[in-house]
Amino acid sequence: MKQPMFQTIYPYLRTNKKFPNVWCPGCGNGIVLGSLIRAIDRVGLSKDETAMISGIGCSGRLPVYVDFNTLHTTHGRALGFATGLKMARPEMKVIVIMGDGDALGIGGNHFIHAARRNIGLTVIIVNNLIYGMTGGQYSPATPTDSFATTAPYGHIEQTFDIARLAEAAGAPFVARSTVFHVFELEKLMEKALTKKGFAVVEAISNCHTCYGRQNGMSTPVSMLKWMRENSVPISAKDSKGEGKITRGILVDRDLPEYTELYDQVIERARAAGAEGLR
Ligand SMILES: Cc1ncc(C[n+]2csc(CCOP(=O)(O)OP(=O)(O)O)c2C)c(N)n1
Ligand code: SF4
Repeated sequence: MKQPMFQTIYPYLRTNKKFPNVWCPGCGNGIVLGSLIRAIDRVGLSKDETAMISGIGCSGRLPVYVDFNTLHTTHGRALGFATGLKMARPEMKVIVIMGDGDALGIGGNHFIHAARRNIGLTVIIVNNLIYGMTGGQYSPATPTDSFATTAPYGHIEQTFDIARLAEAAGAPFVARSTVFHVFELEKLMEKALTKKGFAVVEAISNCHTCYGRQNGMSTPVSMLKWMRENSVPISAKDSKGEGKITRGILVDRDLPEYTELYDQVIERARAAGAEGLR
């Protein structure tokens, strides 16, 4: 018999230490966390072999609440810490959680180069379209023409398409869904967890407090409806997806993974050293 959702999630939470959480009621971060835990549970990863790393932001609090090996690091630098850990312990499953500002603003350079290297990390970008924790400044993912505390008369910049950026930088797996499409989201996370290399899942999430309130969607429900109405599965893109967010697996290809290539470099260096000693 299938377990009720909370029975799956509960054993993974640091209930005795870190709760209640800091999130606004109805924040999408809780849905992302639930999806991720269920995906990890289905893949069957043990707590000891799993590490979760984040920067700073509301989404950056995710690892704080779960009982894995966790690092809550500095804003924009989660991928730097994660790269170090993966190089030292390549056998570990290293999951990186970043906000859109964290991943693409201050951390944008780390993001493109980690994707280019194709280092084996599972990367979850919680794209709530705004800087949530600091009060609603626009991020590189904020839609053009929307409103933010730093764009009270309308946002004039173009928006990064996170998935296309990840693909162009070299990521072998890129997927996207929303916190409205919760079961789809966790299936994509499950796939990303089993993919070798730099596997990115963009989870479009609701910050009704900072983004929604400034853009006519001040409740979680109104933002979830917006996600339902403004996204289409990748398969429907041509017929009814004009101008909408595409969901599903957007890139899936096999490329050499960095820590495996690095092992080969170590072997070559050892062989050259042994040759030199003869
Ligand atoms: C080096 C540095 N610069 C700026 C900040 C302030 N700061 C904290 S969180 C944040 C933005 C958070 O937005 P995002 O990464 O999108 O995550 P969210 O809170 O929306 O989940 C900023 C600018 C900081 N903590 N450290
Ligand atoms: S400010 Fe936004 S992202 Fe942060 S907890 Fe509240 S709803 Fe969530």
